[in-house]
Amino acid sequence: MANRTVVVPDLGGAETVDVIELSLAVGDSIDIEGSLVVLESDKATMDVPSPVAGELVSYLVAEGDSVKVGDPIAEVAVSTGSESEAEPAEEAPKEDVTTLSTPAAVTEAEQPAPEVKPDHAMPNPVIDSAEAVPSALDTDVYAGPAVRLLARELGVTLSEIDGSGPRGRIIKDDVNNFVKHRLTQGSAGQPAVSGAGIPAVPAVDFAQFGPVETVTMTKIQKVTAANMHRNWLNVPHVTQFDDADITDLEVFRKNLKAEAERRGIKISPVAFIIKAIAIALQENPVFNRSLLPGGESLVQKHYVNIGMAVDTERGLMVPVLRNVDNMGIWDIAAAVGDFAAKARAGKLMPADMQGGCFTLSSLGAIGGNGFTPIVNAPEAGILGVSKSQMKPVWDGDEFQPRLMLPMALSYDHRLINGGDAGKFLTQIVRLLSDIRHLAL
Ligand code: CAO
Repeated sequence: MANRTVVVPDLGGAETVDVIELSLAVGDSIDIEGSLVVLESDKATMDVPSPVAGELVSYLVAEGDSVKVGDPIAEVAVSTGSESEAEPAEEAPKEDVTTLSTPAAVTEAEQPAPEVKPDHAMPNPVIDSAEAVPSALDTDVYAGPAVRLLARELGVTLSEIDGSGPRGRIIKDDVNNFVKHRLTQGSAGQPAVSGAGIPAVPAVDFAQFGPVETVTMTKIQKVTAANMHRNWLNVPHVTQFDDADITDLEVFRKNLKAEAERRGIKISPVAFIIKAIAIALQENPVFNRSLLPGGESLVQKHYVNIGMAVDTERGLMVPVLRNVDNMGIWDIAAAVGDFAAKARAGKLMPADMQGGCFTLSSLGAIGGNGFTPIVNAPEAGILGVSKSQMKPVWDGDEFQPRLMLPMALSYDHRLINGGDAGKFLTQIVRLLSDIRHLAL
C-alpha cells in the first residue's frame, strides 16, 4: 500500500480556515469521500472527504490549527485498486455549490509534513471562576501559545480583547495595550467605559443566583455577534413598516401545490418575496448601493444578489442567491430550499455567502407581528418579514377578511432617505398584493 498525502482543497474563497475536528483515529479505515477533517471558516464549516480509500496513517494537523489551500492534512495508506479514483491536485474540483462537501486534493507521499506553527490556537483546559486565569471562553479565541502564556502571566482574559492581527488574531501588543488601558483607568478591572466611550456591561457572577454552566460560543455565533455589533454601531438605522395583502398570492401558491410536488420543490411565500425585492431593487437602484470606506463615494451595483437569513443550530447563516433578476419563482424556490438545507447541514461554502446586495430575514414560519432587522453592512437595506395574519381590512364600504403580511424595512440613512424607502417598500407591497406584476 502506497501512502498518499491529502491536502486542503479549494476553499471556495476562504484564505485560511481552522481545523475544528479530526474525524478519525489513526489506523481507522476510510472510504472514498469519507470525512477526514472538518474545517471552519468565519462563516461555514466543511468536511474534507478523502479522495482515496485506505487507512489513516497519521494526521498532519491538529484541532485548532489554521490551514490554507494546499496544506497537507493527513497521510492515507491507499488500498489496492483505490489509486485510480484519486485525482491529482491540479484537477481537484473547484467549489460547487450543488455538492455538500469539498473533495480533497491529493499529492505524492513525499510532500513534507507541515511545520508546527507557533501561532495556532491551542485549546486550553477549561478553568472556571478563578482570578488571574483565562476564562472558559479563552479556549476558543484566536491567539498563539506565546500570547496565551503572556495573558496568563498578566491575568488577562483573552476573550475580552479585540485582536489586531490578521483575521483578528490577538497579538502580544493587544495584550499589553489592554493591560495599559486597564491600569490607566485604575478601577480594578471594572472599566467605566469600553471602546469608543460605550459604557461596559458589568460582569455578574450568575452562579450566586442559581446553577449555571459556561458554554463556549461557536465561531459562527462569535462572528455574527461581532458583525451585528459593528453594524449596529456604524449604520444609522431607520425602520419603516407596512403590511402586504397576500390573500391572492396565497390562493395562487396553494394552487401550485400539485406542480410543486411534481417538481420536487417546496414553494413558500419567501420565493415571491425575494422576487418582489429583486424587482424593487432594479427599479429603486438607490437600495443597490454601498458606501465606500471614507464615506466620500458609493458603489452602484448593476447586479441583483439577495441574501437570505437562515436560522441554524450553529447560528445565523446568510447564503446569497445570485442574479435573482434572471430567476423565475420556481428557480428561486428551489434555491431557497437548497441553501436552507445546506446552511442547516453546515455545508455552505464561504463563496455561497458573499456578494449580497440586500438581505431578507423571514421569521414568517416562526411567528411574531414584527421586528426591526439590523442592516447587513455594507448593504444598504434589509427586509424583515413576520407571520401573515387574517385581518379585517376596510375596502371603503365594509371590512373584508384579508391575509396581511407584516414587513419591516431597515436601511442605512446615510445612503437612503425616507422618501426612497417609502417608494421601495410600497412597491414591494404592491407586487405582493397583486402578483400579476411579479410576472411582468
Ligand atoms: N407567514 C405565514 N406563514 C409563512 C410565512 C409567513 N410570512 N413564511 C413562510 N410561511 C410558512 C410557509 O407557507 C410554509 O408552510 P406550508 O408548508 O404550510 O406552506 C412554512 O412556513 C415554511 O417554513 P420554512 O421555514 O420551512 O420555509 P420558508 O421558505 O418560509 O423559509 C427560511 C426559509 C430559510 C427563510 C427559514 O426557514 C428561516 O430560517 N427563517 C429564519 C430567518 C432568521 O433567523 N431571521 C432572523 C435573522 S436576525 O437574527
